Amino acid sequence: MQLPERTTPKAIPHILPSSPAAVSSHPLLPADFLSSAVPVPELGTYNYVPETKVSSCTNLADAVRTHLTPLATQEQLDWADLPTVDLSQLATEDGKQAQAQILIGALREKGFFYVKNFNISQERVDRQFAIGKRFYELPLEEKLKYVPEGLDQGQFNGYIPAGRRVIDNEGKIKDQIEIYNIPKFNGDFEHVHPEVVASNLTEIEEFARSLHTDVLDPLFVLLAIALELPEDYFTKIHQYPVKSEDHLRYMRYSKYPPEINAQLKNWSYGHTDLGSFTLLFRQPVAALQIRDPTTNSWKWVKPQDATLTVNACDALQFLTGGYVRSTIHRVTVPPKDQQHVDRLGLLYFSRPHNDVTLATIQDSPVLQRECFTKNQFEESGNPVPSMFDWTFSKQKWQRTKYGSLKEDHATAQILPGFREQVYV
Ligand SMILES: O=C(O)CCC(=O)C(=O)O
Ligand SMILES: [Fe+2]
Repeated sequence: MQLPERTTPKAIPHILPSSPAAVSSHPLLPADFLSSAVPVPELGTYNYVPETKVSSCTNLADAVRTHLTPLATQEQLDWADLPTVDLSQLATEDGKQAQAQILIGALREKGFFYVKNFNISQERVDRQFAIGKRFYELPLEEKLKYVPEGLDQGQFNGYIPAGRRVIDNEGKIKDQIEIYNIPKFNGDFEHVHPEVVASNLTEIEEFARSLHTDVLDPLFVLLAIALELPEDYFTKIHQYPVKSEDHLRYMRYSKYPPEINAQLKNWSYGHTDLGSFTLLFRQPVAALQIRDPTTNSWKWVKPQDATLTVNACDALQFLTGGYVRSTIHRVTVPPKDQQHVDRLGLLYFSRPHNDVTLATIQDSPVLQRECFTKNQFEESGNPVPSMFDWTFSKQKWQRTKYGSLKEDHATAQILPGFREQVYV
């Protein structure tokens, strides 16, 4: 079968050697690389087909990739039309200005966008998927050892098992979503993990730090430029060494049998994320949808090779008095030709430092000119929360066991001055 050509950006370095045999002599890899590498995952029971081919790629990397690539859907779906921010354009002043305008346009109109040329090789991404897949293959009893104490009170680092939400109208079918959240590696958080994670922790840390340096920092600079703020305005409140509730996440939506899918509208409720930006690496399984802010209709977000899907979240909406949009999104039932796949996700949730107060920025000439000077807390005369308070108040509601559409849970006051709801 002819496979589509991969669109890997040229700038991405491929540090892996050309074959496992060449590993031991490769200057950039430790001598024990093969033995310390993630074991090559099994193909699984369904028909994985690599969607793409990497020309300069390696047997080792190809092998690692086999776990994650089901074919793209053949169905015609109503895709959202989303802009792409190209981080390779940031070397020049003109390039920065142009990308800043693309970013702010996306944040004003859609809340979601793609990012390309972020200088993280596909091999590194694939290996994170491989670690995630291996984690989820552990027996449930093993995974349950990592459930955080205080999950019902909004704690979220570690393992969150499936089945905490009812997702159908009759109240009978539970979600099949499992989450494993890994906090920052800045010394503020404990790192107790199962073997498959613990033995790859250095690589996981490097990956999380790269997302911070190579993706988030540039996006925060572009946002500051677009708001006519000093370029370091947002990077200063998102520093890796400072305490914040950022986390890297491996996420699995296990497939349902067709007769259950037929009874379901969605696999997860519509919601907004609570932090700054969420970065999403995706398998080519269509299921993510965003709610169009002008029409309230749901559009599919197309998985695209060599890109990250990114969305702006509540904290940025508060900080900009609503100028930046925290867009509602959900995971719906995938199209029929992809329903046989367990949907694996790799995400990074970025958040401002815990002690940042979520007051509307008053120093931005743009926000002043456009009259975005008050967020919901300020409008209603209620205390403006810190990021810490906001995070744990919203998480507590989001993580409520058996939270459903029928109970009081569907809409709730998160803090005085701010109500939330689930969307379907
Ligand atoms: O899996 C996805 O595509 C989105 C997940 C999501 O929205 C979330 O975890 O907040
Ligand atoms: Fe989300």
